Amino acid sequence: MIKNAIILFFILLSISSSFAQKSQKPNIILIYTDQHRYDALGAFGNKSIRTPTLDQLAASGVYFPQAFVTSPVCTPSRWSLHSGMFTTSHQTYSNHHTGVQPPTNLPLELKNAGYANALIGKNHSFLGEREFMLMRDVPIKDGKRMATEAAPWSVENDPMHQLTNYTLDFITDQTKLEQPFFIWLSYLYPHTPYEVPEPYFSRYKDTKLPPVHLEKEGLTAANKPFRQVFHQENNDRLLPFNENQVDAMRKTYYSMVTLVDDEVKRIVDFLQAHNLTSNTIIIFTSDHGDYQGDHGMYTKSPALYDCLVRVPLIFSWPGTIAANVRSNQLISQVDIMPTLLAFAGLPVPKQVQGIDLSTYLRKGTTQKLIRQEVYAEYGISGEPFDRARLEKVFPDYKEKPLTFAAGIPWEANPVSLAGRFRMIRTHDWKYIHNPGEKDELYNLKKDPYELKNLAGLREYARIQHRLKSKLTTWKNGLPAAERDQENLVDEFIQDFAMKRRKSD
Ligand SMILES: [Ca+2]
Repeated sequence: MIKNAIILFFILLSISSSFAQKSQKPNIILIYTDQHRYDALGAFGNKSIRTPTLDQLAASGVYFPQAFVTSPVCTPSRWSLHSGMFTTSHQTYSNHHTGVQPPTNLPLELKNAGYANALIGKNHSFLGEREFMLMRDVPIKDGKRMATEAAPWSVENDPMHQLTNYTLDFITDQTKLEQPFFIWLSYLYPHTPYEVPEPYFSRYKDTKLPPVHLEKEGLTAANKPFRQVFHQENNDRLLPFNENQVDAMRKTYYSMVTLVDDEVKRIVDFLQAHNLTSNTIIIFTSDHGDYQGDHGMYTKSPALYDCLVRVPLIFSWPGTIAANVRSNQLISQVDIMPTLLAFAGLPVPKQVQGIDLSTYLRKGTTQKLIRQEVYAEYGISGEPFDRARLEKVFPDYKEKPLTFAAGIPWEANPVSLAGRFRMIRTHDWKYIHNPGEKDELYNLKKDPYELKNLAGLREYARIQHRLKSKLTTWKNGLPAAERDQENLVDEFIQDFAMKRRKSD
């Protein structure tokens, strides 16, 4: 009898403490944009763009202007954020090559710990009903890739506005319950189609934008890898590059960012009005950047320039995370999963290759560099192309540009994607190892827009060697690195050729 009473006492104790733990866990809102480059943000120092809410969010917490994704396209990057692993290890090399399902991921860990999870917006990862109790997709509108006029719908009917509505409804429902919530609010903007309603469309009509950064003599003269030379030519055949078009595209892109900024304001205001600010972590980031005309190219792929792999990153949790910190630390998005799990009081799973930043974020200061360097990767394993191989495999490439859909520059063609390439970036230097192709080396202090490739020049041999050896050591230490020996290129060429014939 006494024994039973003691057991009952411990059962009751454990139930009450698990409730107490649950209610102490912070809510988490991961606000995500698609294709949002690091400098399209007022807080970065861009005086042309208007992002007052995001600037305020940055001031309310820790803002990292030097944050990097693991891959310059959607799926590999998103999967790295949620799994805490680099591309080599999760093996999702491109948007067209799906890898392995690691044992766990950020939303699943949170759900198992009692969180109510919602994915509101674009997925493009492997997450699904296992992870989320609510999934609301982006309401589809027929978009024009480069709209020359305002979108024919009101702000209230804009898909991003509707995603915010779904989010506010979900938070309202959750506040009636004991559970903490995790929301992945995944806006589609400023991704293509570049199209936005008024009053946003006209917002930048008379604004002078910062300059586009171009290799004046062309990519070949600048010693850039063939995959980039080809990609630019291929882009040009599909959508000829011209200054007026680029200016109009950039203004629409800025407008799309400003629209998202106003949507984030609705979230922040709602949390304040409902007294949820001190118990809710907001993270703002994106899955990769956008050329926006830099290097004479559109959208993304097949390179690892800062405009593609560097994104905004803000952590805000007033009262717990330090405020008003603009941190010059190099951060990788694989660091987000362990950091959020630590804030939720949860252990970090073994698969995670990132660093828990929670102690640093609480203090906002540290004597040392958290990371000496960051890494990114792209491409599928196999032989890269040169001009001779291109002419042999796709003899009609001039008359019939490589794309899945008519008239659209597309990141995933076999020539741009063939061969794995990897980046190591410190504060001052970037080196990209491109096996079977030209490497790249940039002096970021002197050449922040990466226009002059110094790889192979004798005066930089020592720094190139040092970075290459660090990059090789890092790569060889990653689980599944041996799969670089596979040839995925030939199969992709066949698959691509078949889809291309079908689209004719
Ligand atoms: Ca994307």
